[in-house]
Amino acid sequence: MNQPESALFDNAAHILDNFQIEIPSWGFANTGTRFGKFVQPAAASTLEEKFSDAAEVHRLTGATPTLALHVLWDLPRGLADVSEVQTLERRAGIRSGSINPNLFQDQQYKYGSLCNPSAEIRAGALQHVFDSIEIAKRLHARDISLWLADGSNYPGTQSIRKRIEWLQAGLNDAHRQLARDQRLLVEYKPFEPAFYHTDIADWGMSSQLCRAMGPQAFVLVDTGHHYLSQNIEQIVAWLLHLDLLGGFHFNDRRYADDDLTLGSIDPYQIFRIFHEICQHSQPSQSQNPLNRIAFMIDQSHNLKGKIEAMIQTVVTAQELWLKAALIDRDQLAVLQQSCDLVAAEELFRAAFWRDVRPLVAAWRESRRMAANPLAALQEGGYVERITRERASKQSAVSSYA
Ligand code: PSV
Ligand code: MN
Repeated sequence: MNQPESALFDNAAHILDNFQIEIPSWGFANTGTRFGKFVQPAAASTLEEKFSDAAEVHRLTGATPTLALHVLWDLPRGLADVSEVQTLERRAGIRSGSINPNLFQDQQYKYGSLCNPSAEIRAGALQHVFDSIEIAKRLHARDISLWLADGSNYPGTQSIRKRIEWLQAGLNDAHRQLARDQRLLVEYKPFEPAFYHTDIADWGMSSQLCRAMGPQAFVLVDTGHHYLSQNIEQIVAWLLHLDLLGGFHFNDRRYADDDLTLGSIDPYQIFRIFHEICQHSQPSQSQNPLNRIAFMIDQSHNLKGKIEAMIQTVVTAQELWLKAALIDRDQLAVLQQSCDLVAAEELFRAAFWRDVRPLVAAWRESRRMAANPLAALQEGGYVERITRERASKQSAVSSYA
């Protein structure tokens, strides 16, 4: 390597060493659509298997040390399951990541959870959030990641205003339960499962709820939770400006919340989002330690192999992050200031089109990983082994994610 090449490698290696993305436990389990479930022989059906699959992804990519947990799916007995999770963490060398309360699958949530007209059901939902916060404390997990399926399907059938008040009151109570180093991340979604109104439909509503709650509440952006053609990187820029960006659920989509592999439809969009973040994270900017942006994947694949899909996703995230991180932002700022539009756009586009795969492969080898994680997975025999071991256990029972 000559001097510039070795400086570029060192810079890239530093960027990749510091890039981490959380993977979801539900991405390894059997899931489906509302029309049917296609059971995969290698899918994980126990939390132990999910931790084991997560460890395999981390071993091959070096970027996924934490696993997001969904409380009722992964800790069906709540706090009573914490010690088992701690054992699995130690065994797999993977830490628990964000804790996701489940406020949507039980029958009482038919008309909502924290926004339900019944005070009793709202109280039960809030208790589940409190329990989730306690689980997170015991597991030393910083983030409680809240998504509500609340909403309504028919105009005039619910008081939108009352539901706002109930929601804010519940969230305020939840915020008061947080330890000083914990955060509540509030996810928004414009539709599904509700199809007339959802109670937290967009980033404005989520931001307002967080602002009113207090300094430990932040917005979670799920890239699949926007209307088509919405400019997500602009939302990200605004949330950064407001110091309200808590993290992401990354996935790709063609139509709605499709859970497609990151970058499989629109890699340029993820690059543009990453650019906004890289631009913001210059050392002079916000130093609030609670405001480290959590990168998480929220995908579950019904047709592709789950571990393969997760590796494809993480590798794509690493490549797109590196492309965005390597943008010459000083030069871009000069071109933006002088409104040299073509030169600015060409600089930006060139960064996107740059082939960073050789750099990422060299970084992997320098860190004792295989240059090609997907090929290494195929050659390593892990999927064959779990397919043999798990095939007989599979049933059609699954969660929807
Ligand atoms: C809802 O679509 C969502 O994005 C939320 O993050 C849930 O926690 C996740 O999917 C799994 O259902
Ligand atoms: Mn999500």
